[in-house]
Amino acid sequence: MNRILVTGACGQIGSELVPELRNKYGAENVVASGHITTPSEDIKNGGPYIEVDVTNYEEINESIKHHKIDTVYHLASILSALAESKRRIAYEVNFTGLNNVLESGVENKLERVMVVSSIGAFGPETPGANTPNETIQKPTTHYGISKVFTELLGNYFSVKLGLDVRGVRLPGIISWKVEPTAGTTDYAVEIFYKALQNNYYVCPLGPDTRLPMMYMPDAISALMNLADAEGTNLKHHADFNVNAMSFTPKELAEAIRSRLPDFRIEYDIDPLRQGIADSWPDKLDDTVARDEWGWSPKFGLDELVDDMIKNLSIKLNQKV
Ligand code: AKB
Repeated sequence: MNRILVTGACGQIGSELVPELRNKYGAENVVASGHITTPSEDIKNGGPYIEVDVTNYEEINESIKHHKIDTVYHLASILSALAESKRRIAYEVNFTGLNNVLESGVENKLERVMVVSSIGAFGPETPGANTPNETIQKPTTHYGISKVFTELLGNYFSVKLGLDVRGVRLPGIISWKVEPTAGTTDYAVEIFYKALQNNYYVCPLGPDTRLPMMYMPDAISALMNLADAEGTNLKHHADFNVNAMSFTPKELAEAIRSRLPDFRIEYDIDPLRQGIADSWPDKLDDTVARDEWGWSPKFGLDELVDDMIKNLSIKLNQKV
């Protein structure tokens, strides 16, 4: 891995992955790319930044050639809640965009392509309590179908075409630098902003909706450690369960209230997001990832809440 391209670099994960990759491989060797979202100063000025529309094969292919890329982290994606109403653009980004990156990967003989699947790749028929790596999937969302496509197409390109495609099924990601948009798990970030700014949050999911979640540093480690894993140890390719913690809005609110005693939460359920959340598992069994490449998360709920409040209160200039 000498020359890396990150698609979707301006999003929630890209904004934190790019600086980590630049630290590790040298700023000049990590090309951040975005399309619609405005890049932060850090992404734009901390190393090469280019505009790339992943739905356009020529654009992505020319960028890979021109910058002599050998590894792509393909993060560009339309998340679950938005994909339900913006199906056409979601299809272009989540299906065509992925196919373009993989086809260009073959054409340019890339060393590795990292892709991102999600708990969204599961559905209401999936056993939800400790979801095995191999199980019924059958998602009922447009986004979830695109994530099953990501896994299966990634596995196909690995096995049939010799392109080294690797990926994890990420849960809801919590972070303080860039807010997520358009997802179902976004409440778990928004709640911290509202707790610090207003002491009050109206949650779009019901109090007992349990979902798998992960703090951003663990998500970055999951992607970078899988990318670095010895290929001969991997039996899976683009479909590793990774788990860190699971909680409900009520449990998260209690953890925040124990640090910010005036915090109050109310619930005004958004049927779209609630329906999606209800179709997703509570917790994933990540034994396969632990066994094949040593996956192990560092952050639990208490560490996450402490770190979020510490960093966000500085960012928002709020005294706690
Ligand atoms: C979403 O809510 O859409 C994402 C995800 C779990 O994939 N955060």
